[in-house]
Amino acid sequence: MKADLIVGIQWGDEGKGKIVDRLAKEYDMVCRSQGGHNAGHTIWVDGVKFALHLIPSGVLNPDAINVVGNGVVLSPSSIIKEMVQFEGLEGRLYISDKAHLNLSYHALIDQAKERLKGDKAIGTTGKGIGPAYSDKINRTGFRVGELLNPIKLAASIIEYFEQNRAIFDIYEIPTPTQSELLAELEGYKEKLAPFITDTTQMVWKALDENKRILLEGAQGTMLDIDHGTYPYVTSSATVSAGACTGLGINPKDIGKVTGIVKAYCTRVGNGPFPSEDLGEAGKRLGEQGNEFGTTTGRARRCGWFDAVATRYASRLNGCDELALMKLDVLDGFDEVKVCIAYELDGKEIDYLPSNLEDVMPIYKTFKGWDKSVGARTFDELPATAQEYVKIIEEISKTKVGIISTSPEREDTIIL
Ligand code: 2SA
Ligand code: MG
Repeated sequence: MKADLIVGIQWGDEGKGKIVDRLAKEYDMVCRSQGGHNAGHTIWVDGVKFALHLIPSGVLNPDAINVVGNGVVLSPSSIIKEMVQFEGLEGRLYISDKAHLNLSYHALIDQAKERLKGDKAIGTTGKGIGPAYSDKINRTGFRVGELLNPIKLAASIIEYFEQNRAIFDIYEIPTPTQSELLAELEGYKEKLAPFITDTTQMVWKALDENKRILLEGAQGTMLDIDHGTYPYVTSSATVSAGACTGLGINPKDIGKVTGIVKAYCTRVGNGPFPSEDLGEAGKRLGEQGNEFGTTTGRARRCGWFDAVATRYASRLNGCDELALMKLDVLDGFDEVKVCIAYELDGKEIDYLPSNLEDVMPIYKTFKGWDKSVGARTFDELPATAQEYVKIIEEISKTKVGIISTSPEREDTIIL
């Protein structure tokens, strides 16, 4: 059996949480393959709030196995905090021994670099994601499996501090002593050792045994290190292909790909955002959509649906269908706009150029609708909202399979 994949196809925060939560009960295994605790979603179950950053959403299904793959950068302190919310995780959560450690110095370097960049800052989450992936690519990182031998790991990290002393000095980042570090690492080992394993073998076995597997993407396609709006991106491969390297599976192991997309656009952090609306409409989208980051609480920038970016992202990821989220947030607008093309150097283009910095949006305006909130069938949607969905399908060149009309689990239209 092939693994199904869920991927955000805008700038993150598309509402993957709601879809994964809905689907989690249908899968035997849910896997994360990239990112770290910069990801975040909140899930409500029977009035109880759960905040997830590193633990896959399958944790809410007592029968599902959850895998944190090798492509993730793992903050031990962050996952330990998250684990406290759940009981009986042993046998339900596994962390790849090949995943890289994201330690406290990574976050301090991330924050210091951002400060120095001033108005050119990326607007990172400050969680050490970039520095942890830099160390991995630089071959100076440490892997989760090394936590099992804290004495050796502490010595290696102290050596790393010494070799990189200049950097720690420039950024005025204090480094722990060997005994402080050892105590910290021993604490991590105590809590995490039962969960650390070779997850590649586990996922292969599950595939071979025809288990139902869900691959859960974090962040969004436009934040992909290669295909996003570089350098205003995150440091991992957020596209569907990232699931292969991030878990050790091959492209043929991937089955259905669902692209999660909001009925409008948002972005947190800096960088180009062609369909951003800096006026009243953007403000209203932010208010109606409650657009604040779950990880950092930052207000998100808001704008109109970008069909050019969606088409690009759909092709990059191989989306079989789209889940169109938060359609209800557009309720009450007299008119809704869709960015159908860009203008670059005075010419109209219908593709995403490598640099989005200088493009201007070309909009088509459509009649809005009063109320879509709570609709559970396509027929319940107002005619103009139905039309909006069809337009999105057409210009994105991808079928819409799911429509979400409120945060409630049941307010979902399956087409
Ligand atoms: P980083 O910290 O190095 O990954 O930041 C680099 C850029 O990536 C953006 N980024 C995100 N954008 C949206 N959502 C993200 N995660 C949280 C979530 C959002 C939150 O999934 O809900 O709670 O704020 C996320 N993670 C990284 C970031 O804004 C930078 O533009
Ligand atoms: Mg989110």
